[in-house]
Amino acid sequence: MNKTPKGLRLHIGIFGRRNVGKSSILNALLKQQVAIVSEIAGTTTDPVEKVMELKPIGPVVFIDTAGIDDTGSLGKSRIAKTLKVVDRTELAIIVSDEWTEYEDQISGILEKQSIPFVVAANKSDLRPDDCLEQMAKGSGAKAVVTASALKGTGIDKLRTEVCNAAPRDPTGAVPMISDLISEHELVMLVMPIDAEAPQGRLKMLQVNCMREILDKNAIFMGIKETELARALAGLQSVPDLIVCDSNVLDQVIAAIGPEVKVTTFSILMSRFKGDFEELIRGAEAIDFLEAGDKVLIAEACTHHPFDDDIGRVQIPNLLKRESNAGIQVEICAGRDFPEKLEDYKLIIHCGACVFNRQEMLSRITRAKAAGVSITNYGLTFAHLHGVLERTLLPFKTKVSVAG
Ligand SMILES: Nc1nc2c(ncn2[C@@H]2O[C@H](COP(=O)(O)OP(=O)(O)OP(=O)(O)O)[C@@H](O)[C@H]2O)c(=O)[nH]1
Ligand code: SF4
Ligand SMILES: [Mg+2]
Repeated sequence: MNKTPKGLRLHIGIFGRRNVGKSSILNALLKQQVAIVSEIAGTTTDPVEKVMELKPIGPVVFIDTAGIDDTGSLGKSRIAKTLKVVDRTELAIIVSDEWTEYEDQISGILEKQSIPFVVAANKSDLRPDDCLEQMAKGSGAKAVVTASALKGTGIDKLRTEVCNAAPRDPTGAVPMISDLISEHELVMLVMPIDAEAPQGRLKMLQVNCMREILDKNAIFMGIKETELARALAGLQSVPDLIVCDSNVLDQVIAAIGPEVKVTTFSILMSRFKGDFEELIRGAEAIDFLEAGDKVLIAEACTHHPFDDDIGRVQIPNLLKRESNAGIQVEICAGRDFPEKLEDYKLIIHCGACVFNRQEMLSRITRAKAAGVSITNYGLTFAHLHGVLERTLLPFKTKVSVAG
């Protein structure tokens, strides 16, 4: 199960003041010494992630964080990093040994974002009364558990309450492809093995698609674009759906009739990880770019750029050619997403395969709040090639899309 990618695991954030025992609670829950514990306040400086199988929830990733009451300029940046973890948190544990304004602050932030949380009232071996538990009960917590990470008490109960509080359907998860096809239908997957293809394996999103197709009792045929004509000619009827990489979309569309449903892996990702309708609107905003407008290309990972990199080379070139030569393109990668989004007219995001849905939705919410349009690579490609409407047809009954 450790093979489950982080982006598909439930993200459980652990928050609290310095020295309250956050790392100790994580170690106790995991029954392993994964996080450094010490009596010096401020021991955990950067978020620490640990994946595990938490029964009965399944694959999760715990994120231990720096204290939210840190001080000084370095402390400020550590608090900022901790608050960024909230963006990808789907379930939280607040560890506390005394209810203070900081617990009010973090519980308020979680409540505002509808993130369920459990309070671990830690260091019970040192506390003379249940004052903390009483105050924590009024915080909106799903449960308050008296615990001592040092003595190992209350840890099983905490694990149970964390499982009980887990959202059944984290952030409105949607399938990747299974709702677009019916039993026994044939899906053709066109997967170029080019510089962007991982060495010796398929991309995780391609594998996910295959698994959903099998679960649906449907059929897939996986080919490279070079085999397209031969594969189509060998079929008795056209495939019920074709899914391809964005960079061969033109080629696929040229080889099939107008009746064949086609979309791209990246467009499937925009629905799987994000707010589909908002991202479609974002693609249409490309038409309104003017000279001087700034466009942000956002990559969720920090992969080494390829010669013909889709985000760094192909999309900027396409944008400048098709839209407006005077636009300025900036690139950000990994978790370095700019604080000030107002400077941009449009954000074009990658498929975000390494993010969970919550983190992508947080970015979309921030863009919306800043009045900035946001879309993704696949929708941009399709729009700039004049086939956006066509590639959205497979979803026609699922969302209200333009056209
Ligand atoms: N008595 C007692 N001490 C505890 C308990 N849990 C943790 N501690 C101690 O409290 C100190 C801080 O523990 P950590 O787990 O490092 O706390 P933290 O919240 O991760 O701290 P920072 O990373 O500095 O923010 C250590 O000396 C622990 O041994 C507990 O239940 N009882
Ligand atoms: S995170 Fe984004 S840029 Fe990185 S591999 Fe996944 S889709 Fe591509
Ligand atoms: Mg710590």
